[in-house]
Amino acid sequence: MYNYIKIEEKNAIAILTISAPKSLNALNTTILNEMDNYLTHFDCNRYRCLIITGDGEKSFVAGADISEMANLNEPQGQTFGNRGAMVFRKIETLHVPVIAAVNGFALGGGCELAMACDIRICSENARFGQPEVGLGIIPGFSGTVRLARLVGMGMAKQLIYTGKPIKADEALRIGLVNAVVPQPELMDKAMEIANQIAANAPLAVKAAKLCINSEYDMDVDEAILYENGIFGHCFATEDQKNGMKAFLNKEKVTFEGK
Ligand code: CO8
Repeated sequence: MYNYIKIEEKNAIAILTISAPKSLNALNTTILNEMDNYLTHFDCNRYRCLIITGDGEKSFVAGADISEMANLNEPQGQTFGNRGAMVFRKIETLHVPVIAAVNGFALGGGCELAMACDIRICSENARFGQPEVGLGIIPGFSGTVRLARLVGMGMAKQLIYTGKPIKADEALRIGLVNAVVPQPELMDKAMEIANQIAANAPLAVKAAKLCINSEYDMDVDEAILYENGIFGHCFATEDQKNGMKAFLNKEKVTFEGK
């Protein structure tokens, strides 16, 4: 059904693998459209977590496709940037958590894709960077928006102005990734985190994602009120009743997402 993305499912976990090995999984319009289509039809009642990774052991995503961008004019450049930015925003606002399992180069649009995910883990050979200014452009899939939010203004500016990539251990040090593991253990680690998430009450996880994303740019008083409203909604769910009852009875709970 898709040419450049592969989809697998393991119980309640979905895995999307970007697969364009000849260009190190660089993102062209077709790949972005396939991702958009998949995300649009993603069943958040069936899956409790999505993992995004790249095919092979060399590259997660080596950026947007430079051969596609090379001859774009101004409006076309804006349209291409908007395409990627909108797909990445769908990832960021998907009702289930998304884990980036970064298996190699995450450059330009690849780093931006990872940043749109909720959690990033990577293999030891991963390289992160925003090399766009070396090509005469700026990060155009929301990198100037998210990098500073994730690692702070100073490090974001250094990465974007110099265009120099950083290794996995440095990405860990600055908080760009949550964990670094040997390549063969990457998907197991991603699955481990995904399964931990999937065992929890899905409506509560969804509510927590909504809160964290929405409150980030609010002032503190507004954010506290917002959280309080969503916190209250949790008490209208069966999961809350079942989760607390099971705790008090010292029983194991299976959440239904109701
Ligand atoms: N686009 C297109 N093709 C690519 C890309 C890319 N981003 N990256 C790699 N490739 C291709 C190479 O051209 C090469 O193709 P071929 O075999 O036909 O020559 C193949 O993949 C293998 O690459 P290399 O031979 O270069 O492999 P190396 O191991 O020597 O190097 C690197 C790997 C370091 C990853 C190197 O390929 C590289 O520097 N790639 C480009 C990285 C980059 O600059 N990425 C940022 C692109 S710009 C971007 O992402 C902007 C996002 C916002 C866009 C907004 C639009 C307006």
